[in-house]
Amino acid sequence: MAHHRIALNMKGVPYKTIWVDYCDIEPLSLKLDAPPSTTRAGAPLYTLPLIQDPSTGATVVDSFAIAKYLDATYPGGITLVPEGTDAFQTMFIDVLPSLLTQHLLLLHITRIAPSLNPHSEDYFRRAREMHFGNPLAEIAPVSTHEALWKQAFEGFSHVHGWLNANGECKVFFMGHKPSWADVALVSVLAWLRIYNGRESREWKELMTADEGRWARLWGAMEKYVHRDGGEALP
Ligand SMILES: N[C@@H](CCC(=O)N[C@@H](CS)C(=O)NCC(=O)O)C(=O)O
Repeated sequence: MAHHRIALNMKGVPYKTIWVDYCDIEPLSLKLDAPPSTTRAGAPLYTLPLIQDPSTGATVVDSFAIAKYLDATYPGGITLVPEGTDAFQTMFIDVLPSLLTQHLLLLHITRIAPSLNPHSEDYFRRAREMHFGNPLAEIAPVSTHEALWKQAFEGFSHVHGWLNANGECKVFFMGHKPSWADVALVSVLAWLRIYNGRESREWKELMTADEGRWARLWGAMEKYVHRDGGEALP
């Protein structure tokens, strides 16, 4: 997912992306003195995204920490985590997997592996097979896809219900200005768009779901989704 890239684009901070294979994340983090962001099976887990800011010398790990660092260091423009909203933003990121991303990950799991470099593909395959205790192809066979889409769409509708509490015409959680929770949602949309393409049934269904809520959010945020190379989304 591309939270940190969307955040950098929203801030208007220039950056250069360096792509790192899964198996190189730990050695790179150790070299840069970057801490693990979490644990897996009791062991420290070094993760991406990680940013290095040459203007301050800071190395920051974990996308939410990166968002807060960007707000503190580059206070102009959009505030990603407005004051007093940390607890809300943290809660939203916590519930997103059970609402949406775990269903979407399962749906795409066999397509993610071959989209990676061979080293990363192997790592991804082994890590997921160990986690689910099944060969990759059997984790979410095609027969489960309809139900997984339904669960994902129910998740989107649930979030739509929360956003409706803001009243009409407000696209974002905080009303008229996007913040971190919107970035998290848009990065899910971007991910779906990259894997399925604009002409796919999945994308078209999503763009018409929930009274056009996700089409409006995408319309407002698509300008922040590009990569530093500037390639267009499929
Ligand atoms: N909470 C972290 C999670 C990041 C995360 O899980 N990153 C994945 C890549 S998308 C990772 O680096 N995984 C390392 C691994 O599986 O070894 C964040 O938001 O930055």
